[in-house]
Amino acid sequence: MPGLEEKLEELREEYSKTRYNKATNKHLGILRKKIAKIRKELSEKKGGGGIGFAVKKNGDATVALVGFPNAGKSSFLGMVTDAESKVADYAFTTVTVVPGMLEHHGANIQILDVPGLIEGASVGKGGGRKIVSVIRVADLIVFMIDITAPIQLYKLLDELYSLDVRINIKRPNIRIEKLKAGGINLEPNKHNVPDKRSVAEILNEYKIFNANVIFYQNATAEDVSDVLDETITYIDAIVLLNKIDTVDKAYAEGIRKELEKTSKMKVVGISAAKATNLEEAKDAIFYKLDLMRIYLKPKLGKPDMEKPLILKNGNTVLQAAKVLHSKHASSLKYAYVTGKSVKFENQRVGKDHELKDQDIITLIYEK
Ligand SMILES: Nc1nc2c(ncn2[C@@H]2O[C@H](COP(=O)(O)OP(=O)(O)OP(=O)(O)O)[C@@H](O)[C@H]2O)c(=O)[nH]1
Ligand SMILES: [Mg+2]
Repeated sequence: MPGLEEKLEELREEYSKTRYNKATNKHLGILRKKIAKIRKELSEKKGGGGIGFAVKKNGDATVALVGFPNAGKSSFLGMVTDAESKVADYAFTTVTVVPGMLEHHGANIQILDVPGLIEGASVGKGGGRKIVSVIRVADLIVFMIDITAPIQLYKLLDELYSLDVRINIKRPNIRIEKLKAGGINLEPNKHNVPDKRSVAEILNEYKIFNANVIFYQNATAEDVSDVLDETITYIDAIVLLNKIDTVDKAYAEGIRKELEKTSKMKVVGISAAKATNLEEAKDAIFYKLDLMRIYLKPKLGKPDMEKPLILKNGNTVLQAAKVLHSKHASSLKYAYVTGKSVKFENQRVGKDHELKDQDIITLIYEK
C-alpha cells in the first residue's frame, strides 16, 4: 500500500494535469478535498513524530543554506562565519544542521547549513520534511548551486514546491472573515476572482460555511485554497553559483545571467574555495533579508556608527524604540532624523514615521 506522501504526490499530479472547465470542476473539487485531508494527516503525523531539527533562532535574521551534497555549503559557511563545519570531498558530510553567525553591515545573521537535499527526498524518506522544518524557522533561503550542474537549482525548486514551500511569492492577499450565517459572499473589489461556487466548495472543505471572502488581488481557486492551508511555507530566496573558479570567466557569467533570467532570482557567482565575490554574496543576503541599519545619536553628541540598530525595512520610529528598550517605548514623544527617509537634517518626525536604511535617529522621550 502506498504511503500518504506517495498518495499526495499522485493526487497533486492528477490535479495539475486536469484542466479547469465546467465539466471537470466537480472532479477538481474532490481532488482538492482529498489533498487537503492528506495534508492534514501528514502535518498531524509530523507534529507527533518528533522528527525535524531543534533550531533556535539567533541574531537579527536566520538564513537556510540549501543545496545538493558537495555544492560547497560548508565551505561557504566556513568562509563567512565563525562556524567550523566539516569540509570534505564526499556527499553527506553534513548530517545535522550546523549554525554559524555571519556579521555583515552590523547585522548578526545566523546561517544554517542544511544537509544535502536530494531528489525525491520528500517522497517516502521524510528527509525533505526535515529540511522544511529548518526552512520554516528561516527568513531566507540561500541556494548553493555548483556551476557545473546548474540544473540542480530546478531540481531543488521542484522538490521544495512539492514540499509546499513557495519561493519569492507572498501569501495570496485574500481575507476570509468567518460569519455566523449568510453563506459565502465574495468581495472581488474589481479583481479577477474564481466563481462563488468553487470558492464555497474550497471553504466547505475547511468546514467554513458562512464567510465574507475579500480579495485584494486577482486570484485563482488555488490561491483561495493556499490562503487556508497553514502547511504552506512562504519564503524568499537568492542563489549562490559556486565553484566559478573551475570554469571560464565568460562562461560563468553566461550561466549566471541565464539562471537569473529563467529563475527570476538574484544569482551571485562565487568561489567559496578561492574567496571570490564573497562580499557580493553577503550584500545580496543582507539586502534580500530586507534589513536596515539605523544609527543612534544622543541629543548632544555624535552618532554611534559602529553598532547600528538592525530593523526590518519599513519599520517606524516607535518600532526602533521598542527594539531598543521596550519598557521606555510608551513614553516616546518624537524623534529627530537625518538620512534618506527625511528631507532635512535633524528633521523632527512623529512615532509612526517610517525609517530608511542608514538613517541617523535621536529618540526623544517624555521626562
Ligand atoms: N574548486 C572549488 N571547489 C570547491 C569550492 N567550494 C567547495 N569546493 C569543494 O567541493 C567539495 C565539497 O564542499 P563542501 O563545502 O563540503 O560541500 P557541501 O555542500 O557542504 O556538501 P555536503 O555537506 O556533503 O552536503 C570540497 O572538496 C570542497 O573543497 C569552490 O568554490 N571551488
Ligand atoms: Mg557540508
